[in-house]
Amino acid sequence: MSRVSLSRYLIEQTRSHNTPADLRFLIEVVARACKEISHAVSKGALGGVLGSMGTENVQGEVQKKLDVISNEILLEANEWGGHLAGMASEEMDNAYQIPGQYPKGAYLLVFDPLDGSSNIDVNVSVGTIFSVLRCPDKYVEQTGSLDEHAFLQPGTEQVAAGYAIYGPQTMLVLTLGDGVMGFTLDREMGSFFLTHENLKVPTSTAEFAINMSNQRHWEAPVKRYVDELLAGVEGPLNKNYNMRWIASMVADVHRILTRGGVFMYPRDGREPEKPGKLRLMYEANPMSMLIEQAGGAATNGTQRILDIQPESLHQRVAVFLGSKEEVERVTGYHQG
Ligand code: P6P
Repeated sequence: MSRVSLSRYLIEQTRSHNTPADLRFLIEVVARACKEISHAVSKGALGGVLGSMGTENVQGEVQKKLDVISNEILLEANEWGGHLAGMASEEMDNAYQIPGQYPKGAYLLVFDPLDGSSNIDVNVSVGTIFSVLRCPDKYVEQTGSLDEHAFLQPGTEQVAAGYAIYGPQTMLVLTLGDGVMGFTLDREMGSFFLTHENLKVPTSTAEFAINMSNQRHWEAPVKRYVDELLAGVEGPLNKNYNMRWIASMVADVHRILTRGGVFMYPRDGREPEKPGKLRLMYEANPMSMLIEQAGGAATNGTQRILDIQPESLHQRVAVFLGSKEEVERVTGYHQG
């Protein structure tokens, strides 16, 4: 059978699930932008794009040159197409307004242009995470600047979510709400081809991902759960577990979508006012949609992540996601 390109998959989704043409176009544009980011990332030191900008983003994090380059690539690829009402990004304090010379569309694109960028200089996989929402009619019809409140929708409102992972292969992992599909970039052809159909997260696992150096700052339920994982077959879980922590959410989540596992970034006692490190709108929500579409679970310890009503564009959240059995266990410990 001939290989199924991303374009063919999207056309077939349109026939079978009435995927709107504008959404199909949006995904194709984002995929093309990710190819360009992959090209820039793969050049590394040869491209003069490693290292920092000497600036900080809205998170107060040092911006890598590639953070800014990736952000610009996504903005420039999407602003002219007429499919978006606006964009928001980890790298920008405020929502991005579609320039006046271009028509506006019905969708909102929210993204982390280069997640895990602290790993770039040490040549570890990084990625782009994106989330697609419909822009509520009342905001589309308004003239002038798009009100940021248009973005503040729970993750259940996402119409699509995905990531590109820039690793040994460049892959695009995507859901339109009808399962999770993995596409691998054929660099000679310059196209993504379907290589992983209907990815599923195994219900049980023997692998967990957490930054253990923060252990003394965790809340009691997390300490209890990780202690039980570490106790192995002699402990209450009667199983030996392995640990992985790549410190690149895209890479850790991709592993879990591929072979199972549980990923955790709990809230931290050092900054009690912060509910967690990861961002709800452009990290936790898209990843949670993918994980749930693949049969896994995703909570903040007490609530399904996709049900959280956002209050601000860059708000943070604790994340426990992956194999349902383990996510339900650690969530149960939070509920006492
Ligand atoms: P730490 C990368 O900066 C990121 O936002 C996620 O991709 C990753 O899972 C996490 O932070 C790593 O955090 O504290 O282990 O460096």
